[in-house]
Amino acid sequence: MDTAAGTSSAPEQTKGPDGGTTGSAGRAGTTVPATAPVTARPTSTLSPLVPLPGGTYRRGSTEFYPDEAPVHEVTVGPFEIEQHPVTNAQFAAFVDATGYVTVAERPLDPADYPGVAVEDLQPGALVFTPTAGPVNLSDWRQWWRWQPGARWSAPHGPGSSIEGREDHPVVQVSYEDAQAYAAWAGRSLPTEAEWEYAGRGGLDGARFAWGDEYQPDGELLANHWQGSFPYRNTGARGWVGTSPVGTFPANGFGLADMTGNVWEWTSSFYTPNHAVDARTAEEVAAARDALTIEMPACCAPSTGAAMAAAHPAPHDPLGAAGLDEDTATDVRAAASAEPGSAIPRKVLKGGSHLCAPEYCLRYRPAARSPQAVDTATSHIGFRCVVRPPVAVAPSTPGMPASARNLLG
Ligand SMILES: [Ca+2]
Ligand SMILES: [Cu+2]
Repeated sequence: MDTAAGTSSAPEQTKGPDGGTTGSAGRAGTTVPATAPVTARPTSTLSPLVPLPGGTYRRGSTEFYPDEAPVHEVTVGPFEIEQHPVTNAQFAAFVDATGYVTVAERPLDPADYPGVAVEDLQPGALVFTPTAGPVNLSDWRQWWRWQPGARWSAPHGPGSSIEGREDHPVVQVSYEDAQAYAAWAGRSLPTEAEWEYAGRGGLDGARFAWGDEYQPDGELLANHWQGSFPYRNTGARGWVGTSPVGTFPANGFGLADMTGNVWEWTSSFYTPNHAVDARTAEEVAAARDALTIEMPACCAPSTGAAMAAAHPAPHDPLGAAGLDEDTATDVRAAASAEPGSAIPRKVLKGGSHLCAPEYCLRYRPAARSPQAVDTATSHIGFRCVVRPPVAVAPSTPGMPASARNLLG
């Protein structure tokens, strides 16, 4: 299957920093772990945690995309968050210790896709490939291709590797993969509210993670697309594609790469805007059906459309997505799906190295992007959080996981 233009095997080129001057300005506190195989979960391989006090902040923005509105107050409790996105070396340690196989590495079950040729059921993932020149930006298939064999350890498909990129964020991880890592680490994925609070770095209502000005003193402060999307990337501090974590200055909380570099999974189901966040699941479903948001969904497919384009919906799409029964029956999960699809979508935060100002101004804390839980791409990663233990209210002993999600 090939949903993008051509079958070019030329991966997105990743080059090193030009002149070796790519800074480590934001690197304080960053520990790049050793890559030695591990048999247990040594905390030394995990990212350092930055404790945040929590509190009330203004979430969202009305300046950019409609799904970020309205601006409203949100309160989050205290939590700790990883100082940088999970790196290739860290994910490798997890795989070494557990033998975990990511979603992108698993063959699709023919039983779930009746009538689809076996050769179209190979494991793989979505890979960004620059176009030869300017293109109409309305069709993402021109710069994304379904690449059999693309996986976290070969993010651009067979022949690519993560060698020399041990300290880059891991990519080609689906939601389930991110959850599996977090569980192994004894950590969790952040809610959207937690992530945005952390991403703002203590600046109330600022446009960017560092303030309102895009490039104070002319300094580029996040790894996002430089040049002309999607055909000419001149590099962010020399980096085309992902960059080592901490290459860019940390935000006010000391957190590296919150915006730019890679999008990051959150545990929150996608909603068309923040106005519906507080409604019941049924109301969210109705709102989803009533709202049609016409906007480019980042620089990427917003759903598993690459799969859906070639495959009919599986018999049990929620089950196939690896969700538990509670979640599968949750109306909110279903409502997060793109109309016409049954695959739930979670909120991605922070934007990526592909976000270009003229096309996708999402390297901002308020920005969000829907992503189908089964989809892995070359610009999505994650980081984990740790929350203090919460006393369970005796009145809700049987509260299902799906209801707990609503609290996030
Ligand atoms: Ca990021
Ligand atoms: Cu984008």
